[in-house]
Amino acid sequence: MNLPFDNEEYLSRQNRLFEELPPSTCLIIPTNDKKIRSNDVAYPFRPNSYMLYLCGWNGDEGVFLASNISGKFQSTLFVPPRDTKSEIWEGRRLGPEGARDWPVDNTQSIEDLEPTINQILNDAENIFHIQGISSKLDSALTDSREILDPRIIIDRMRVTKSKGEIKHIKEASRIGTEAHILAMKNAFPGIGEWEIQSIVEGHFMNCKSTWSFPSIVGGGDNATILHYKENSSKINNGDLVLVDAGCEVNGYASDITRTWPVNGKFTQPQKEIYNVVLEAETAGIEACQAGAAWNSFHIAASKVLAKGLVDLGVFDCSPEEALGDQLDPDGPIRNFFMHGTGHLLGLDVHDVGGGRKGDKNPGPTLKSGMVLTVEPGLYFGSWRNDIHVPERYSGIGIRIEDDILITDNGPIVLTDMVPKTIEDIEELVGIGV
Ligand SMILES: [Mn+2]
Repeated sequence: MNLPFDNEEYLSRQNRLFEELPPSTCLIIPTNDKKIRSNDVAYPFRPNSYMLYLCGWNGDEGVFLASNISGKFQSTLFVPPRDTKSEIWEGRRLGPEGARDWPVDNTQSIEDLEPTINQILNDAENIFHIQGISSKLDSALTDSREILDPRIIIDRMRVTKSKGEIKHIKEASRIGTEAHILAMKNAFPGIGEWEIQSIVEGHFMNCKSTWSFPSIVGGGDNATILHYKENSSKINNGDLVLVDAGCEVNGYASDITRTWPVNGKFTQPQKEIYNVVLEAETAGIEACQAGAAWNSFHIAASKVLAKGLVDLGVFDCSPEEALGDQLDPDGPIRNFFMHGTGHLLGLDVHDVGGGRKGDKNPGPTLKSGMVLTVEPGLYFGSWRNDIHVPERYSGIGIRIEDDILITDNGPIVLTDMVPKTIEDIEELVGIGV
C-alpha cells in the first residue's frame, strides 16, 4: 500500500497540530462510519478527510489517537484485527501488525480502543475529539468533561496546500478536464442528462478515480436548480446543459462547471447571458491575488454580473443599485445569482477553512498555496413565481467554474483546458458524434 504522501509529511502535519494542543491532552480522530444502503449492503465507503489528512488511513474502520500525558505526544492508530472469517467476505485486512508502516508511533487492534481511551481519559485533563463523524465513538465517550474540537486548529492548517497536495489536486483537475471535454464532444440534441453523466463518470472510473460529489447534469430549466440531482431528462435541441462535476485523486477533489448548447450552437439570448457570466468569472479569477480579502473575488464577479444585467435591460436601475451592498452583494442581483462565487477546494470539495455561508470562520485572506473555485452563475428559472423572470432569458441557467491555485505571481487556472469561450465550445460540441 502506497500512501499519497511520505511519512514525513504526515508527521509534520501531526506535529503542527500537537504544538497547538495543551499539555495533558487526549486527541481522538475517528474515520467515517459505514452507512447502510439496503439491508446488509453499505454505501461505498469514503474515509474521513481529517483521518486522511493526519495519517492517510483509508480503511473503513480506524481511529487515530494521540496523547501527551507522558510529556511528549504519542500516536496510536487503531485498526481492525486480522480475522480470516471476516476477510473471506469483506476483503483482506492489514491488522495492527500490517499497519506498522503508517505514520504513527504505535498500532493496535480497534478492539482495544475503548479500554485504552478510558484509561487515558483517567489521566488526561483535555479531550479533543471531532464529534459527529462516528456515532459509535460519540456514544462511547460518556465522559462528563467538555469535549473540545480540534477542527479549529486543523482547518486552519488545511487552508493552504503543500506541494504534494497541489499535485493531487492538479491530477484531479486533469481528469476532470478530460471528462468535461469528452462530454462536450459526444453530445447531441436529445441526449439524456444521465448519458452525459455516464460519459463524465465513466471517464473518472476509467482513470481509477471517482466523483468528488454527485454530478450535476441539468438541461434547460434544470440548470436553474443549483444542486440538481435527478439527471433524468432528455435535453432538447436548442437547450443548454449545465455540467457541474469533479473527481477525486487520493481524496483530493476537482470541481468544474461548464454550460453549453447540446446542439453546438448558442442562441442569441443564451450568448448574451453566457458572456456576462464568462466576463464575471474572468474578473473573479483575476481578483484571486495573494493578500486580497476573501470576498474580493465574489465582489469582483458580482459587479460584472450586475452591470451586465443592467446593460441587457434585465434591471431598470444602476449597476450599484442592482448590486446592493458593495461588500456583501444583496441587491436584486441575488434574484438571479443566489450563491457565493466560490469555495476552498481540497480533501473536501467544499473544503474546510471558512468562507462559506454558515461557516464559523470568516473566509481567510487569500494566500499562496490556497486552491479555490471561482463559479459565478445566472439562473432564470421559468418556474419561478416569486420574481419576475424576463421572457427573453426564461429557462436559461448558466454557471462557469474553474479551479484556481493562488500563487505569489497571480492565479493559476488548473482547469483552463476545458473550453469556455463561445467560439471554442461551438467548435467542440458534437465533434465526436
Ligand atoms: Mn463548486
